[in-house]
Amino acid sequence: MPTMNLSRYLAIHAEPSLASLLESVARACTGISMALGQGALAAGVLGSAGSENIQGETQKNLDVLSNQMLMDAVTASSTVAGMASEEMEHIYALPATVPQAPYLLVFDPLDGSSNIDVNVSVGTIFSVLRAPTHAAELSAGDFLQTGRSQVAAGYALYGPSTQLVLTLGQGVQMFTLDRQRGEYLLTQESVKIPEVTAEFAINMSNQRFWEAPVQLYIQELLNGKEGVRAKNFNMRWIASMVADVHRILTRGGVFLYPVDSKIRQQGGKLRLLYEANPMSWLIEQAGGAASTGRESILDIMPGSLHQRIPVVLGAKEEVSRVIDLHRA
Ligand code: P6P
Repeated sequence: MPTMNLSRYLAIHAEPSLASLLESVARACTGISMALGQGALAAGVLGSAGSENIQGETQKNLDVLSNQMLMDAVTASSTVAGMASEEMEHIYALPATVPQAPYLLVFDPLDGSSNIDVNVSVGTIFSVLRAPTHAAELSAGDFLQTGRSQVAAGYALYGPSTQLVLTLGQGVQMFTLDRQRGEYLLTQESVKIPEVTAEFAINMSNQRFWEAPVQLYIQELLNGKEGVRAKNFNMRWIASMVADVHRILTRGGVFLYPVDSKIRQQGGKLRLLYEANPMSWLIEQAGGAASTGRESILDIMPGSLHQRIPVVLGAKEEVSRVIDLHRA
């Protein structure tokens, strides 16, 4: 039985406020995991909340519940000056009663929530940024930092087991929730994804809308052994980014959500601040690569809180191939 738990790991590797912040996120994720586990048995857990978020997406009851659980837990930690969430149009600035809290938290409280009603894995994605040192009132502009500015990033995956996957910039660690003891135990250290893979993840139903470089890349994979890649590829698409990324961190692969003609106006599907950036940092910390196809995701200076971008991340060899095709 692993002996290192999240609290001890953070006490060793994170400064006290960051450790306290991440422990509060973990506690909220445990609560979300328990609510998910109840499923239809808990009134008001499944189904829609009858509202839409800023993305124009129908909010599930659990979207709203998960968002509130994270807000409450992190507020109680007194470690953040403000928060931003996929589920909230505007930032939430904490009252200035606490001394200048050092961090900002951005998160997607329940990514892939359309999978909840069919009992498929979903997750929570989070990213920690430094709070501004200025005395002025916190604004959305204070959150617009590149992915390379992240202090910590991670996700909780609510699958057969609940796992917390985290990077502080010192590699990627995986923790598994011990439900009896109510704590996260370190179950994998220094995660590294294979540079070479034979598995890709993309929503093929969008194929006719993709730009030419993505069309070419995917066709190369589909051509298999008879094509230029001279090997067969397998495909997976869970439609839950956390689950697809976890598979890639665990056994390799490449994940693509490219821009296409249907969503060109909005710049892509996935959000930069609280989906692409944390996942891209995790992938790079595990030895992979993350790009829009044209530039490194972590170098992008966000223009708005809910900005969307194209995402290609995973095995270095595959991401490089996609980049080359965009340059051709
Ligand atoms: P599609 C979930 O809504 C999400 O944001 C990601 O978790 C997932 O990878 C993607 O969208 C799925 O999109 O178009 O396949 O439903």
